[in-house]
Amino acid sequence: SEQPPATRQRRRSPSPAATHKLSYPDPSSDPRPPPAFQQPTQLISFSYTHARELELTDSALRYFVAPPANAQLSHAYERWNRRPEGRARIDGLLRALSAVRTKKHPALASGVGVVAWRGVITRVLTAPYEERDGWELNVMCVDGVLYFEEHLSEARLLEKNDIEPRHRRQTYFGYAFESYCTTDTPGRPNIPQNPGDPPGWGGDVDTNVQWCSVVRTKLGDTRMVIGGEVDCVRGKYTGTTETFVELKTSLVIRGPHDEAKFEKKLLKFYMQSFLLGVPEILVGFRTPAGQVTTTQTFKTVEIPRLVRGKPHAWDPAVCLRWGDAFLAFLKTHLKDAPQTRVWRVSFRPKAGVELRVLGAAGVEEVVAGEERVGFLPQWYWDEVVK
Ligand code: 0WD
Ligand code: CA
Repeated sequence: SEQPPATRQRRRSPSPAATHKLSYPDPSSDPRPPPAFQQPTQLISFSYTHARELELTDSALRYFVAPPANAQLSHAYERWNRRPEGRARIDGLLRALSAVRTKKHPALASGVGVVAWRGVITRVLTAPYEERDGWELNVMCVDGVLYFEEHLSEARLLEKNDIEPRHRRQTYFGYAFESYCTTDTPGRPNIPQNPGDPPGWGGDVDTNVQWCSVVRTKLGDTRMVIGGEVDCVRGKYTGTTETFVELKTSLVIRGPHDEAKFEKKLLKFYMQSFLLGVPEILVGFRTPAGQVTTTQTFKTVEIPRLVRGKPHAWDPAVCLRWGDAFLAFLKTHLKDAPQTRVWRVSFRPKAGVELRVLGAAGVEEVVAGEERVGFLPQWYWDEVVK
């Protein structure tokens, strides 16, 4: 048949209660080139403050500085200003997009097919290689634009707020690495503020504070607006993505087994940075106790070549084909349906996704009595639906 395997769907019934399925493409059997992915360009940037207020400024922007040798990542763990895990709403991204539309550059806010946080799109595109973790999304289609948000069930939320101390410490190690690697004044090394702070410490960790970039890009025929957190810039801030740096930590590699594990993880690092146009990823390799032993810089575009041909290899072409098919699948089912409708996409590893209409109780769980149409804030709805 003419149809690529990725878009083969089984329809049970045409009623709104139907579940639609999209199963995996067969990664080995598609000789066509993958859909093109356009180099992302930044539309706007914004910051979250200590009080978790959104500002359309670069107050939270940080500059790269080389970390000290053997940085200890457990430092100041007890002073971590930790944001409680909640649902990551799309509101901040919509505020930034609205500013582009109404104040900066209306043309760049139009013709868009998808609006989502980068983390959500990373999940979608890496799904063909995900063997363990399922996920769920809420989706709406308004005025031809697909809006995505991650859905965390009440049970998942409780779980995320009750993670093991060991795991929580590992998460902290990542933030502590960011502290050592960044400064708020370009070119100035970090001067510790508190007695007892080690050399190069860039200040205590506050996960409320974030700098985010919103970019415009295109996958196949679908223009996308994607927003995500950027850890720092190298050198000067140019207002473009070309100096962006992503910081990561990972366990030191002690043998072939660790190496294979790391190379699998590189898919997530790669896709996450690729989607925002971040050209450089700096990885701090650490001991289990949180001491950095080495650092290594990866050029994002060169990462796929590092894993090619290995037994655990992944191929970004498979991800892009799947992503394109996924978007086409959603468009098919959502484009002529009522715009107020909220859809739920459920992904199961090694299987694929299921799409269904979210019932009133499901929507109620998602919006919890807030001023929203579906999961979109009322003010945003009023701006785009005329
Ligand atoms: O509260 C939540 N459940 C989440 C909030 C989950 C995922 C994202 N977010 C927020 C982010 O804080 C940001 O404001 O959404 C916005 C966009 O984030 P993104 O760039 O799309 O998120 P992602 O690519 O998943 O993660 C980027 C970074 C992470 O860096 P690493 O190197 O670990 O990938 O965002 C941070 C983290 O530094 N981050 C979080 N920080 C605090 N709480 C969280 C979280 N739950 N999730 C990611
Ligand atoms: Ca990071």
